[in-house]
Amino acid sequence: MKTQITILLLVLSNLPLSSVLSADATDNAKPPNIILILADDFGWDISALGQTAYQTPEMDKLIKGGMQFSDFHSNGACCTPTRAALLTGKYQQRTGMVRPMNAEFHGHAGMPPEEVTLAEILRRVNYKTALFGKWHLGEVGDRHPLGQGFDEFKGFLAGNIDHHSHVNRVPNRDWWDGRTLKDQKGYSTDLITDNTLAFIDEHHDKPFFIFMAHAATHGPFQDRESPVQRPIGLGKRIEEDHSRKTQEERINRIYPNMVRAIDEGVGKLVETLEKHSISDNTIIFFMSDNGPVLKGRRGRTGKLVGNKGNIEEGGHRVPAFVYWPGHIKAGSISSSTLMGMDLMPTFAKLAGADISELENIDGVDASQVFLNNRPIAERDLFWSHHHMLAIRNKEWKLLRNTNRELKLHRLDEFGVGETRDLSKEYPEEMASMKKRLFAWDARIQEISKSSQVTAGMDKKIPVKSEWADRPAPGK
Ligand SMILES: [Ca+2]
Repeated sequence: MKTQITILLLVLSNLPLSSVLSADATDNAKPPNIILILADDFGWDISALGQTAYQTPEMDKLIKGGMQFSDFHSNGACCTPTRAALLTGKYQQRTGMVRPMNAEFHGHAGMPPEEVTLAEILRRVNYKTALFGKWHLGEVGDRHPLGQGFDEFKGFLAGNIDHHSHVNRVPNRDWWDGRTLKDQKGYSTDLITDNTLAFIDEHHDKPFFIFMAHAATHGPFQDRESPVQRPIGLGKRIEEDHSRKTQEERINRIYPNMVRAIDEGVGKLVETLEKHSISDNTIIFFMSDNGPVLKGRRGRTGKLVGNKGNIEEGGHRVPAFVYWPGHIKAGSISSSTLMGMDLMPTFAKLAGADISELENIDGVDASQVFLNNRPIAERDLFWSHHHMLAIRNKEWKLLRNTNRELKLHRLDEFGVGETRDLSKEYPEEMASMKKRLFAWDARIQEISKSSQVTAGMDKKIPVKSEWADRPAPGK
């Protein structure tokens, strides 16, 4: 009946068939599969997005065949906060996950099981759910991925691992199948891709959600050929070599190879979806979890100021695109200001899942941005990291930087403009944004204080290396 009404309206309104069908796609069609690819500390390193030193042909194809976001932001300036917001649809401060979990002393902590994740939401509407790769939101009890809505988990729990030995910084072995420590031999990026492909081969006939969370391009900086940096069985942590020679090698060879491995995985992913004829019913969304480390040395930030760990644009304005053939217009660009926390309500909507009973969802449903490139309603967006604070509304951004100075910036469409402070020239804008920023901060700090206690993030309890009492190999 609904389709008939739609077609009638269509005839009356003279709208092109495709626009109405896509706008209505969520009502009648089989729910789309969702694959969320989260790269780690990944810069603006895609050749279709302006990187010219090497090519990323597979991601380029998806950008040309889908929608690119020119103003997309991670919630956090580092790993854990971004992931908490992405999965819950809330500002991370509500979940207690305001700073990176440290493998060396946060083993007891994690995002509280009471938080409702995107995986839990999608499982309620019969999606099969899987996480392949990095979690970084807790490991004990139901803070573990299997306690947060994922049917399957293969990957690691800490913030980073050696890409070959899969040893974390404690150091401990950190590659799991569910709750069982079970190593898979291989390079992390390839394993994450292969596990994803195997899952699709098995579950292609039912709706699925895959959170494909790469370890790359986070350090240690290793490509497929690099030697192991954290050998199995070594009881002490190994610091990375930061000599000039290794830095040059990183820029010229290793980092590009890490990016290429992700890109090749994207190519295999599309091939597998096409093999099962589910490409046009599968949404692939790609983003980075924060800006790259050390501007100019590894990842690329172009003309953006800042990098990972701060909240200038280079810290959180990240490359992002979505690909869904037949539903999202090929070659489109959205300039809507979107944030990681918007993906939970967006995917819930596209999957036909009702989240109206959930409280304090800060993200908004951006499905109409995806489907029809409709702009998002005007809103204030906020970032906080340590004592840095920022508010953004349209082109305006007020930032309290690392030196606790307040700077008002007017950004161009590419996020450039943070070198000039306009607070003296625009005193009214400055006063209004300052008021809104500090009102939000006061409110969220109050919430954050108690939520960090619930998450256990207020305590540091040393985690013992499983090899601490043993002599290092070869000794
Ligand atoms: Ca990261």
